Order: sequence, then C-alpha cells, then structure tokens
Amino acid sequence: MRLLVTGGAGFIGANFVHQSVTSRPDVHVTVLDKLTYAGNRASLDQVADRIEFVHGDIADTALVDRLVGGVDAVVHFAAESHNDNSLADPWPFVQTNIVGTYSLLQAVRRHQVRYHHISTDEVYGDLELDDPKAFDESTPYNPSSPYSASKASSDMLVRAWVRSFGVRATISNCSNNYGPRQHVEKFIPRQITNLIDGIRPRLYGTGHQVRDWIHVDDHNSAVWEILERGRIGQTYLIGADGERDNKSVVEMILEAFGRAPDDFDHVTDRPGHDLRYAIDSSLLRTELGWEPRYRDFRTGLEATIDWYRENESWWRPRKAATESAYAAAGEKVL
Ligand code: NAD
Ligand code: TDX
Repeated sequence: MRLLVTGGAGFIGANFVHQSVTSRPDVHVTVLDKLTYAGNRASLDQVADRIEFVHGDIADTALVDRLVGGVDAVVHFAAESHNDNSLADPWPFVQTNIVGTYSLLQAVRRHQVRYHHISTDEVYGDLELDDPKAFDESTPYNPSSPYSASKASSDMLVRAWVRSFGVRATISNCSNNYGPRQHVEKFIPRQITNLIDGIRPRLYGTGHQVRDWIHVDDHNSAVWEILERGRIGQTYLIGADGERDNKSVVEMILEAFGRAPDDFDHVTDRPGHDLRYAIDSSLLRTELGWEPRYRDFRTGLEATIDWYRENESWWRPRKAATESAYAAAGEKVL
C-alpha cells in the first residue's frame, strides 16, 4: 500500500509513521508536511531512509493533486493543533484546517483515493463534571474555540464530500493524546520540561478541568483499524477511558520527579476553557475489535517522562520560544 501521511513531522503523525514502517513492511509512506513551528524533521530521523519526505503545504492544490495521484490512501493529520494559539491568531487555523482539508478532499475525489480524516473530540464542546454521558458518534457538534470550530468545519466538509461526491472517507475523533515527540507547548510536555528546567508546573485556573487521555500509539493503532476495516462514511470515536483532572496529572508528574504534590503554580485561565471531555468508544471496540494497549496512565506517563529526559536535544531548541510566547500572551501566576 502506498500511503500519503500529511502532518507526518508533527506529534501524532510522526508516531503514526514510526508505527507504520516498523510493523507494516508492505506500506510505503510519503510524508507531506509544511514544517511549521510544530513540525520537526528530527521526529522522522530514525525512519528517514524508509520514507519519502515532501516539504510542502496541504493547501497547495497542484502539489497535493500530484501526490494524491500516486498513492492508494491518504491519512490526514496535518493541522494547526493548539487551542491557545487559535485564541491569539485564528487565521492559520482557518487556512490550514479548513482550506487545507478542502484541497485534500478535491484531490482524493479526483483520483478516487481512500481518505482517512483525523479529528478531535473537541468538536463536541464540553461536558459538566457530573454528566453521566460521554461523547459518542451521535453527539451534536458544539465547538468552543477557533481551533475546535475549524476542526468541526473540516469534518463537515468530509461528510459532504462522501455524500455528494462518493469520496471513500472515514473520520475519527480522538481524545487528548500523550506520549513521545509532543510539542512542549502542550500540557504534559510543558510540565515535564518545566520540571527538568527547575520551573514550577503551570496549571490554568483551578485545574479541575478533565481530559480523557490516550497514549498516541493506541490512537494510531485505532487509525489503522479504521483505515483497513472501517465503514466508508462512518465516524469513529477513539478513547481509552483515561479521564483525569489536570491537577491530578500535574501531581502525578511532580511525584515522578520526587517533588511535593503542591509544588506548582496556578496561572491565568484559558478564555472559554472547555471543562471536560469524555469519549465512549464502544462502536470502535465492538465493530472493529480495537482495544488500547496502554491501560495504566501512570506507566505511560513515566515512559513519556523518560523520553523527554533522554531526548533533550529534540525539545530544547523550542522551549525558550514557547515559554516566551506564553508570557507575551499575558500568562501570569495567580
Ligand atoms: P502537531 O501540531 O504536533 O503537528 C501538526 C503537523 O502538521 C506539524 O508537523 C506541522 O508542520 C504540520 N502542518 C501544519 N500546517 C500544515 C500545512 N498547511 N501543510 C502541511 N503540513 C502542515 O499536531 P498533533 O497533535 O500531532 O495533531 C495531529 C492531528 O490530530 C491534528 O489534526 C489534530 O487536530 C488531531 N488531534 C490531536 C489530538 C492531540 O491530543 N494532540 C487529539 C485529537 C486529534
Ligand atoms: O500549561 C498549561 N497548563 C494547563 O493547565 C497548558 C498548556 C494547558 N493546561 C490545561 C488546558 C487543558 O485543560 O491542560 C489541558 C490540556 O491542554 P492542551 O495540552 O493545550 O490540550 P487541549 O486544549 O485539551 O487540546 C488537545 O487535545 C485535543 C490538543 O492540543 C488538541 O489538538 C486536540 O484536538
């Protein structure tokens, strides 16, 4: 199988490429990535001689048409992915997440190529802390941030291209990922690298917000199941029953560093901050038989901490600029 992976130099895409080339020798991967601030060629160093890398933009219709014409399937990870950035400047989110997806959809339509669209649980908005229900495939869309609204828009384009043009597409909406190679702007890597640097972890607002954590390798194994056996036109939610509040996650990271559980700062809250996400992944599990491998969050988190300790050269060049951007956006210790 010849596969085009967009955003393959980003966090989830790079881990997907690693998983694909190591466990599926029959797959030939071409990565298309713009190498924005979030993309990192070094994330693909270990597999560089087994893939083709194309430096380019998913909104470049001529380039995308040429690349899509040479593959059997597209897995579309590329996006502007950080909520805080979407509050500071929404435009790249509209351009890449909506216009970029449009460009890919037109190409897969023209070449009749199988397409899998990577999306997020954030399209469903948020839940109350005591709501007994979790998001499932029938939950109405209700995005809160420019990021989640742009992802919701892209999902709607995919649905329309399936129905109107017969594009062979599937969609997955996954919960919060953790694991190696995640940018230091994101919650877990930010706190780990802060602690390595002797900075106290930074919790937005109360820290009572809940995220449903899944290891990136479990997300990617689900993507493969859907790509190979998913029903065309179907949306699948991906989650691993990993609900935890942010404060507990910070406490667990502090414990792994041998620090006191209250050795963190509360900082300015995110405007419009979603309270809770929770995923019901029954459809994926019953229909496709998928199960997560990382069932113990603490073990996965400790392995992730080890990865950041052992790969400082990977994240160090991005750390100072990331912290400066948070400071410039007005983040203050409360
Ligand atoms: P990331 O920010 O780490 O990586 C995004 C990648 O896309 C980068 O390599 C970047 O260079 C590339 N890119 C950005 N704009 C591009 C463009 N115009 N053309 C080509 N490449 C471009 O993101 P991530 O966390 O790996 O997320 C990947 C996908 O998974 C996104 O679609 C995101 O919405 C989705 N998702 C993420 C999570 C999560 O917890 N991180 C959860 C659910 C879904
Ligand atoms: O320093 C921080 N302190 C803090 O308390 C940061 C960076 C975040 N937070 C909070 C905000 C969220 O409640 O931690 C939680 C997780 O924050 P992020 O890592 O920014 O993730 P989130 O906004 O939940 O979105 C993530 O999951 C869904 C990804 O970034 C998205 O791409 C994905 O769609």
